[in-house]
Amino acid sequence: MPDHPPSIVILTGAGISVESGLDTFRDKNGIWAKVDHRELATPEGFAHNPVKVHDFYNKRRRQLRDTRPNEAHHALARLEGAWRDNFLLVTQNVDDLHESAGSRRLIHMHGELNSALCEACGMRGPWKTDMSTYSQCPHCSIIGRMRPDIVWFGEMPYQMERIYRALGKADLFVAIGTSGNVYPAAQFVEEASAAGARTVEINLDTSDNTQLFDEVIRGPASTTVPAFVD
Ligand code: BV8
Repeated sequence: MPDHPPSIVILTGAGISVESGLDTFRDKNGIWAKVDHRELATPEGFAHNPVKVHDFYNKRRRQLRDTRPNEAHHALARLEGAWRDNFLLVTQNVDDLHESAGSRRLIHMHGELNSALCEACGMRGPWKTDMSTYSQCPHCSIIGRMRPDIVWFGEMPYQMERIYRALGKADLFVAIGTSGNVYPAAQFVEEASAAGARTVEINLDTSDNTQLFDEVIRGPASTTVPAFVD
């Protein structure tokens, strides 16, 4: 038995939002199958063509307005309510469906569609509907340096220290709807295992790192996650 209250870390990926109507990234109809991630999800792509990158994120932001959390998001919010302080939900998703379902102990490690980042002063704040390449930062007043608050390839994900601290004392680690393709998130299972956690994968299909988990549950998140949680 652990010498502290049992602690849970959950990692979610695009698969948890599929049944809410959002696309994944790496499936054959996924986002990166239709557009080039080097053009749209790298700092170099943004420097080369900011208008194109803003356009891509503006469309995805608009899509969010009509999207609702599904049973999997709701189940994780219930789990947090039952577990309280010894719970951390880390999402790679940039949608706001976990918050809409009621999750609060939540880290958006790859940023958020509804947030803006000023490249000049580092301010992070709400994305206003009329923001564009030519917007002025509400904090430092510099014009033309506002970007989507998204962690692009080659950039450091958010709150890594807090995440590794939680993984280092986790008793249970569950990865839901993620392909295990993008680092550092894909390596969290090994961190948790090294800390002695039981590790569980919940995914529709086989992920790239299935073999690293103690237990694998196959099926759509909207049914498998509530069944696991309740
Ligand atoms: C970093 C935001 C240093 C954009 C994203 C070689 C060259 C250059 C770089 C690298 C390299 N090798 C490694 C790297 C690092 C790189 C990386 O991992 N590249 C990979 C691709 C090789 N990583 C980085 O650059 C990261 N930063 O490493 O910094 C560092 C060093 C040490 C410690 C810390 C940091 C930054 C990565 C951030 C990338 N940002 N996107 C946007 O959203 O527009 S990528 C992106 O992939 C997504 O946003 C998402 O966040 C992430 C993971 O994707 P998934 O969520 O897993 O989605 P995917 O489509 O892949 O899978 C969906 C799964 O759902 C499938 O398995 C499917 O079966 C399942 N599913 C489907 N339906 C359902 C379901 N499951 C359940 N129910 C269903 N109904």
